[in-house]
Amino acid sequence: MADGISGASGTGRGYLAETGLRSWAFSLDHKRIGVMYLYTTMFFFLVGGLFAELLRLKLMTPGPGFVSDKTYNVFFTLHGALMIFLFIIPAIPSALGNFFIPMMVGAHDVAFPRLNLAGYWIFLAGIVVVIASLVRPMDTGWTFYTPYSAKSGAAVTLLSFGLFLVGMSSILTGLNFIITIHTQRAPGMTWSRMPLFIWGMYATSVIQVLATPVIGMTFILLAAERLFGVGFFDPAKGGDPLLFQHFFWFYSHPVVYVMILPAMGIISEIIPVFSRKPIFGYKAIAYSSMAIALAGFLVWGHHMFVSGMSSVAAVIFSLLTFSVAVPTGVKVFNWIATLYRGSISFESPMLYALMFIFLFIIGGLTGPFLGSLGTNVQLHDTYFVVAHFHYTMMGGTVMGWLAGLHYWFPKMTGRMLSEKLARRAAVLILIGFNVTFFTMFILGYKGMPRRWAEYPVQYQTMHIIATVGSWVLAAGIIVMVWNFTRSLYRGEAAPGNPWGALTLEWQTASPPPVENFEVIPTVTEWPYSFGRKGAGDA
Ligand code: HEM
Ligand SMILES: [Cu+2]
Repeated sequence: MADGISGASGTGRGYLAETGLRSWAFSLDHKRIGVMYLYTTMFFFLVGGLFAELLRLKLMTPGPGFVSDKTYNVFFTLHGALMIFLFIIPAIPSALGNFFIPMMVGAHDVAFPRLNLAGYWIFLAGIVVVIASLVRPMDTGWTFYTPYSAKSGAAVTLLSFGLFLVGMSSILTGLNFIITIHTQRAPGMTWSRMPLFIWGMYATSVIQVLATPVIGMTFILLAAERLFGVGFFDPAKGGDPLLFQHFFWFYSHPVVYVMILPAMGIISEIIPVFSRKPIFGYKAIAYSSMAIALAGFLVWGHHMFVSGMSSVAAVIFSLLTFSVAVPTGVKVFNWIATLYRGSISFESPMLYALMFIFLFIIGGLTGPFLGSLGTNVQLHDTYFVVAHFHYTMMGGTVMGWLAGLHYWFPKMTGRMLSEKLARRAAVLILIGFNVTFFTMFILGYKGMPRRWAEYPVQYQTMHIIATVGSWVLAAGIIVMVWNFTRSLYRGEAAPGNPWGALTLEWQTASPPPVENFEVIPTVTEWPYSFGRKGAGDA
């Protein structure tokens, strides 16, 4: 698909050749920065998961358990906040985006490598502040709703300063990616020849840049209220608590697309490669990313239907919410059309991609139940919501992230993963996930409220089923982490292009050299021409 590519044999250590702490900490190489983000976010995925298992353990009994109700509040706050702010928002953009955007557009690096490194260090500084704030355990829930968060004895001001830094890093990264995609594309890579992961990351970056300042300002207002008693949100001081919810969701709804769009981009890369067919509906998939990014800004009110909102506003937010289903459906149908009559092979990246489609359809189809005004009243703040967002965030984004990690592991490390272990982990994760979270749809439908430490005894059987499911899920994740660790040292050497993919990152050595390409490639067509002579599997 491109001329002028060399060095695809893959014997050396490439960008990994230099060793030592300094070679990482001060590296301007987008690949190394991506790897640092990967380790950091993966760490918080595991810590967040540990809190999840503690929550599930407590919920096996309806009465007081091994932790007090107050400690339970701390556990779900930390589980939610760590998973959202330190894992899932940065996981794909900052780690895989950093590593692969320059490679996939055929560049030597991002547009501003120094800013990129600064972004990582600001992220880390934010994490340090967040951890420091936890000496007084956080109990507000990850949503920090006022007036409680304005009064809680927890170190909310310090924590929000930490998250402010994390957000700043997110803005810098998004800005860097937008400019990289505009200015660093290889000769011949027109917008309609860009890989769909790049389109997904472009839409994501736009949201990061436009939405993140809003949460930053909200945190500043909250801090001003706590420190100086200015009455923005506390009704006792003349403020309005609903204003906080509006600000919070004006950021936090668009941000669910920061979580899901990059994962959708990964799926759009993997499906054609493992079906050996050109992607179906390229333009529709590319533009639907932009449409989702735009529509995502117009629906935040669906989190507040029962908080107090005029019925006119509620009907409008409900209608707009349904409109997001259209571009989302466009993607799912196009993936399925790509699979149709393809010669599909089931290597681990494809397994995770198919799991994504299956689980995301369940997560996606339960959204409209919450977006409808009538059913929302029944389901609001129940386990139905918990099930819905775990199907989209874990069934969607986490599966997309895992699909990407399995797909790109050979490129990033120069080693192949063990397929046997990868399959075993995938089966455990699929079973464990559904047992844990499908049960929560039923629990929620029957009225079990979320964030309750104790509950009426009739819900206990289902809580036990969910907890046992979470053990199977955890077992799958342990097998997967073991596979990553083992393969890093003992995996077979990876060839430059083990999957026969056509995007540019595969047309250089594994692991890639520091400068990615010895000669910048010239692109002559789009990267999905499978099935034509000489393309991919020829
Ligand atoms: C091992 C897998 C996981 C299990 C077993 C699990 C379990 C739970 C449970 C039981 C709750 C409800 C707490 C309550 O309402 O009392 C919860 C809440 C939550 N989870 Fe997870 N979870 C898992 C993975 C994830 C992942 C991967 C994410 C995001 C990336 C996530 C994000 C959240 C959020 C945002 C909340 C809401 C917290 C709140 O209400 O403040 N979880 N989880
Ligand atoms: Cu929303």
